[in-house]
Amino acid sequence: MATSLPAQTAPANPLAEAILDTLVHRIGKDQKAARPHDWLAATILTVRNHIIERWMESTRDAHAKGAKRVYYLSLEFLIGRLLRDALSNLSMTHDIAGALSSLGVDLATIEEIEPDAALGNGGLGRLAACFMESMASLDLPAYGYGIRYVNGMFRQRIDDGFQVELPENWLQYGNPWEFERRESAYFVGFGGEVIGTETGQVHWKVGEAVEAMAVDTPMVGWRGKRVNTLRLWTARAIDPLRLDRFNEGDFTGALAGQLRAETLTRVLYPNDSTAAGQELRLRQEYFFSSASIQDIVRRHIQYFGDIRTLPDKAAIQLNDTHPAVSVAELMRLLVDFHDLGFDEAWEITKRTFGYTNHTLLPEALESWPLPLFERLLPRHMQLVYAINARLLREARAAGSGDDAIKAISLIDEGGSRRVRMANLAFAGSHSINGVAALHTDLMKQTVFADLHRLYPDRINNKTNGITPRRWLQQCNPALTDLIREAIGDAFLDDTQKLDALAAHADDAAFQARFAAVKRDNKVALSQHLKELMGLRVDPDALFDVQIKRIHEYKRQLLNIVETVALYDQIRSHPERDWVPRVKLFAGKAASSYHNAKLIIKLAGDVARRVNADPAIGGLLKVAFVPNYNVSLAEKIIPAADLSEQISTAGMEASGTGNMKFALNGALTIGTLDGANVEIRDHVGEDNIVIFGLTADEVAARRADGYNPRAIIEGSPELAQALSAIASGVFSPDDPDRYKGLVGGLYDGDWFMLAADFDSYAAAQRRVDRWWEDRTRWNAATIRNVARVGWFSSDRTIREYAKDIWGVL
Ligand code: DL6
Repeated sequence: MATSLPAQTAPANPLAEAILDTLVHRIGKDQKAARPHDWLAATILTVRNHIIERWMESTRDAHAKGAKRVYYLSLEFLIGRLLRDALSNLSMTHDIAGALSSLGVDLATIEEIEPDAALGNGGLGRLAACFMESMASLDLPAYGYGIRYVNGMFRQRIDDGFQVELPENWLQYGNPWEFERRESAYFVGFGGEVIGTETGQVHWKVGEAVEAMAVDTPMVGWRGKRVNTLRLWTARAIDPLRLDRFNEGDFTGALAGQLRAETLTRVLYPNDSTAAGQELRLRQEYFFSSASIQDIVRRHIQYFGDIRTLPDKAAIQLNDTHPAVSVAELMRLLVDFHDLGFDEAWEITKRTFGYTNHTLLPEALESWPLPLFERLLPRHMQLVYAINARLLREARAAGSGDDAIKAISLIDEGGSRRVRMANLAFAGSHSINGVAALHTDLMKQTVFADLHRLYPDRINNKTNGITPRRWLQQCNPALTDLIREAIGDAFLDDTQKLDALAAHADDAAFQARFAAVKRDNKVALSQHLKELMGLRVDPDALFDVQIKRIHEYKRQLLNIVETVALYDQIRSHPERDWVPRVKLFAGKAASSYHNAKLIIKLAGDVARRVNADPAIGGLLKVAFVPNYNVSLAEKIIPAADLSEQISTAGMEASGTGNMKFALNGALTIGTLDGANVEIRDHVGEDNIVIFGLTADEVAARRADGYNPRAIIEGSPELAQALSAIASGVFSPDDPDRYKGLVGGLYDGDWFMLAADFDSYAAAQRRVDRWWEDRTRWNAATIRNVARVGWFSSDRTIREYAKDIWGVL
């Protein structure tokens, strides 16, 4: 690395010269004194120079063609590191590695210290990042709009097995990718009152205003074809320093406005279990929605002059309900500033917006206490009432009865009144899509049943996808090279061409090479785990992986309980031929989610006990890997043999980890939930291990009065594992620690762990048998890689572009 550099190495090529020049003149560091972060910044700035021309060209091109633009509004963009991605998409990896090496710097080392931009919680944010990359790859003029959180997703530390949340300071060394656009700033108001004017117009006299300033990051598409913009907003006080107060000696008060403004964009999703947290969240949502809509309208007027053509030139996609207030914001701008009548404004709004739903979980469907909404956004409240009146008139005219009217209304009148953001997004959009076929069907049958009856043409499905650049080429270069050798390069531009690989699935020589790549990836991961947590694992064991947010519906608990049962079995029957397994867990729990945090602790407690037990002879190892993020996923996924996708059927909208694992040659053990259903359809029933109740069966069991106690008592393996956990076998320091968690399974078990346990355990033994027949295993995993090309986000984006946005 740079510290062992020969003094003032002469640059060997123009790229090296450029990096060195940047290091000296932009970073202000001498080559000898440069530290790894300086080299990282100098490299990024040099690469950025190669991007800027294409970026400007992309903007000019869209302008020259008068192209319709796509605007993807998302409160989350989980983009991860960008250097490797940009280099690979620009085909610059080799040249930059060579240039750095001539300067005595290792590219892989500096790639590894790039902070992980974790501006998202999980699947929804990562999907937005994949979509940004695919939109650029497909040469679509598109902007992502979100918030530039100073502290993104928290850093997870595991202290004595418990999750501790720490701020993740990803901007600590600055962010060389971004461009501050001080000229692109908008006022965003809150509170105050709405007053009538003499001309009959209304005027929102805001109580408080902040400034939203744009910070742009270039998003490079595959082969550098196009560079789009991710525009993230940061909040500033309009009056950052109150000099009057300062001069009076009130130094804190003088800066209070700045602090209040900065709080808006400080942290990703504040804990919303308190009233103060809720208010901040709504303020964040309106802040970024308002700035984005103002920016979109400003650009449209600048390029096209006439606000009435907005839907022909702009497609705005709402990523879940977080930006749903944008519907009311656009109405406000159209009615209050562009003088359109309500009806015309409403038609324009509906034609412009599309809404993607990502969850049916009732607790995740956003609604705001009406008094809060009205206090913060009085003008929007008026517009919501006006939209609602129109909506309910239409519903009545179409024959909706009282119950349907209640369900359709934008205002939830049951209990304290709340504004329903999903209904607002639905009403204000011409397209409402789910993210997997099953999820979309359930949307029609459950939460949106009445709205769907009223507007039967609006709901459509767009099954999620993942970018194959990051999730195959970049994270698994050895597998990529092997595939290239086998079937040529066409799959690099069209992932569905991977299907040619199926012809090699039964070829013994190819299988051996495929297995060797997997083993090398497992060796690399083993090394990483050793360095990270001091854990030794056998790369020849089956790597069984569940990495995702920790949530009861995702059922990490089912996996842990089965692990305990397996542990018990191995100890009771050491004479049997057990398949050696490494069980890996990783994921973050919401800070206020007690049971999720307890599940993390349980995984750690089970790991401690199992890993130290000589009686099982290393046949089972368990680990909870801390601080799951995009970069960790990029290391774990290529090394996985088994992908755990075991949510209660009907509860996981889609999942995208399931796609990443399959694309990297892991076998899926899963329920018929989310996109698992379509993965099964693509890879074939013989190449996936499916177990458990279907979504219909889950609903029927619940309706019939589900009795988990009887099931547990009828399943000796389950009963024994639960009793061990509840009685403190894994928590001798606090024997009652898991009593409540286990009690919840006996008394309610909403997520139907008990109902699926036996079927899951049997499926795991099926996995063992497949693993023992390595020819069969290899063939199945190769077929997985060959047949999941359809789950590329390029395919998903093409569908959005054609069916929703009208840009293809
Ligand atoms: O669509 C992306 C992703 C799906 O793959 C997951 O199945 C789903 O749980 C997730 N949804 C959310 C919803 N959160 N909210 N609100 O993150 O979306």
